[in-house]
Amino acid sequence: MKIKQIQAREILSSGATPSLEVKVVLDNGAVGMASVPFGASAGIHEACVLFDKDVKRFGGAGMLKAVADVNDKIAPKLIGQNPLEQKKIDQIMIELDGTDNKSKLGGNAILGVSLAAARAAAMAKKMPLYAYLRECFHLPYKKYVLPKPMMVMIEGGKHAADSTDLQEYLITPVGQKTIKENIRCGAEIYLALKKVLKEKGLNANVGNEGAFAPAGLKDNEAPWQLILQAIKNAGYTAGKDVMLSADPATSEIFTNGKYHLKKEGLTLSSRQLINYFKKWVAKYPFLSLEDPLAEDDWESWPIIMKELGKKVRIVGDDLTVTNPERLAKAIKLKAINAILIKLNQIGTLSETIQTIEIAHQAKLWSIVSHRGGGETNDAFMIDLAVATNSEFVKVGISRGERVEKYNRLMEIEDELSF
Ligand code: 2PG
Ligand code: MG
Repeated sequence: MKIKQIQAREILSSGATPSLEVKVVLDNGAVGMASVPFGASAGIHEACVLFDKDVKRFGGAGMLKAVADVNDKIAPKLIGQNPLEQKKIDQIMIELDGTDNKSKLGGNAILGVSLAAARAAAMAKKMPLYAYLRECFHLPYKKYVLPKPMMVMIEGGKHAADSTDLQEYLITPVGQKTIKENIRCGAEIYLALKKVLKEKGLNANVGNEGAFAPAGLKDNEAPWQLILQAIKNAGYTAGKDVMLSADPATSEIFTNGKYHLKKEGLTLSSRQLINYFKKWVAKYPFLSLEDPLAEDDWESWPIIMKELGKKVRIVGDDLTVTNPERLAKAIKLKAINAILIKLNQIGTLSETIQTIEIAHQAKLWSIVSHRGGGETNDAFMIDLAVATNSEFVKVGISRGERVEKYNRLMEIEDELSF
């Protein structure tokens, strides 16, 4: 089996600016397609998303340079390679790029090829992608334990205008027997929340990730009351059927060594912000807190872990950026007990799986996540989560590019139960 052709093109992402789609064709006729997402609140340590910066096209957000990198620089090096050798394929691209953050060729260009190659190989082997990934990376799992949904209900920060300072208010339906029923539970709560918002005279427009983004909330805690009301109205019990999760994405509110909650007129030190979240955890049934501290506030993370890590999962996202080295540091410092996983944060499939495996060996949860800025309809992240027995997938519950992911997860559940 050999790679015969690699071709990239510019497509539109969920944010109406471009992303990249890559097609890999094998000599036996198998074809793999993949497209890559990128974030709105990306961490500074993520792999580079190469934008054209030509302001005459999409305000500078075009991706023709990354497209050209795939077609003119990466393709010639990979044509003739065995698509089953995923690690080698990724390594060739890493070396060709030669930078720490994939800024020469673009993490978007590299990831597109990496994922499309894996899809082509799975296609050639006539295997579902998740099963192929498990085999290809010799993953140590025997059974499949499907990831549970973590759903954004209310969003603010960089994902919406005029909503909360903090980015995501999520629910994790865990009480039902099947994934489908947990997804149904979450969707019903989402619809109940829409009614709650309307009754309170708040708007029910949605933000980047399909969650509601009401203006006029009194503070950053108000969404929890609305969500708890919706859980009740939908006939479920918080703390039993459904838990709460937050992604305050605090790197976005961190300047000059302080955290700024504009809505409340608060400027907080790390210690004060930890206390702020401790109050939430004492009051509400939380499962996890993601990025409760900023991406380089390393000394404060072990403190929050010590004080809350037994009660909730402390999740690294901007802190760890799916990077095996940053994860190793976080484990050593006892900074987290769960990690968010985003393929495009590190930029190859092999490194992403390496990071997940390091996490699981250290007994951390992995939560595979969508992106808030430019998502696409590609559901690769779901097959990745299934292959690696990740504990959760974080995805919004409305908008086409989000529900595509849940639909794929439900399809896999059906497939595995037959
Ligand atoms: C996050 C993500 C996804 P973005 O912070 O977890 O929800 O947001 O993709 O904008 O970085
Ligand atoms: Mg996050």
